Amino acid sequence: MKRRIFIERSALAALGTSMAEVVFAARIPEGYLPLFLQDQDPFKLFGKDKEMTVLNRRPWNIEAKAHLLDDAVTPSKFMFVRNNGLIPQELDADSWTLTIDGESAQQKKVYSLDDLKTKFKQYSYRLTLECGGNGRSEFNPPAKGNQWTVGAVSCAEWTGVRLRDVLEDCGIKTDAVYVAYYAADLHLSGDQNRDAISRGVPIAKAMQDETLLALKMNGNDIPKVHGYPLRMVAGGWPASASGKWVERISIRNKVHDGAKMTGSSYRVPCDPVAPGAKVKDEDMCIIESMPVKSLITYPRSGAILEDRKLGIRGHAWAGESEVAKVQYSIDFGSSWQSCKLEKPVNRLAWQQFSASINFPKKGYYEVWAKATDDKGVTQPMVLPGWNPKGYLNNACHRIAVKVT
Ligand SMILES: Nc1nc2c(c(=O)[nH]1)N[C@H]1C(S)=C(S)[C@@H](COP(=O)(O)O)O[C@H]1N2
Ligand SMILES: [Mo]
Repeated sequence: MKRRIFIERSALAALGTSMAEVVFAARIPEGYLPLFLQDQDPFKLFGKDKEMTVLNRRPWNIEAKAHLLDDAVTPSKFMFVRNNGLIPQELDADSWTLTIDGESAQQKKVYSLDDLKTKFKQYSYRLTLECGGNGRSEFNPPAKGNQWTVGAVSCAEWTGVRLRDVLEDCGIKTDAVYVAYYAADLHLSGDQNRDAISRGVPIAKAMQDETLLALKMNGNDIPKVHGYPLRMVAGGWPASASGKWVERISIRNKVHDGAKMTGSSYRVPCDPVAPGAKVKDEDMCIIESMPVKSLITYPRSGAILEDRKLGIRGHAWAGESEVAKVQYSIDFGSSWQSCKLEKPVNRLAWQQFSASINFPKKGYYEVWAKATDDKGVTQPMVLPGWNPKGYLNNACHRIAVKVT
């Protein structure tokens, strides 16, 4: 049996086919994965660690587990993957161009990647990117979409030019409102005329020092799946604002209306609603800065300890704000102790926390962590405001340990 599958699979691999060759691509039922794609090993394909969790294969969506995110700078192998469409097949950096246009651009300009590298100063920042849907799996009634648990967050070091410098090189009209990206990935339907996603940020966010057009990630070429050869990176905001495979940036004179900007995409009710409520599109507001949150990355949940002493560590982040304190509890939130908290290496980078716990006796414990930002806003202990698409779950992270 096994052998037969193997033979069939290698026969499929021998087809060497790609989505572009699927004649009736537009007729593939939603959620159906063509046989030639069922064969792909995502871990090899994207250089991901075997412990990563594949949530969806078409489009590819892969998340980390908390303990895999222990590094201050997330290596590519532990970085979550969130795709709305199909990864572009041809990515040629030499012929790649970036067009800047839009109603509020004083002129349209086209840059090669070489232009970006040679005409503008390069900057590096560590930037926290969290999917707006991270934590979705906990909402009830459940929300459709990838059932992210805790691992759709990363903080890599991005290097490139400031988006602002490029926009200013073209000239920004005074009526500019939004800066939108258009990218090279293909809509799931295979329709060339539809964007998989085209989002952006208000002009003020686009003009921040840390908002980049990145050419490198962690000192190397950006991995294909993460946006090679050019990516917009807007840290601290839902990562959907950070367009991968960017070909065009439009300076808009109105709030951008591209794919996944409108309706209920990346939006939450402007005012809280009861769980399960139906919310009209006009009552949904675009998510901007992400809320305060933290993640315990060591030890992994389920650890069995031989010692009553335990060092814990993790990261905390707070969108546009800085994290001011992180606390932990070992008694289900009855009492809280403070953790040691590092300053961010730069704005919009997650911050490391650590603490040394002394458990009073043998037995089962939960360690809960809770961060507070510099405006005094704290993570909720229970699920925050239910919303139709299951965004912005920043409830405190918990791990289970047993002292033996
Ligand atoms: N072109 C393009 N950019 C994109 C996406 C996409 O599907 N296509 N997904 C967005 C979403 S929803 C998220 S959460 C992040 C994920 O980035 P990553 O896959 O590099 O972790 O990319 C964003 N940028
Ligand atoms: Mo996302």
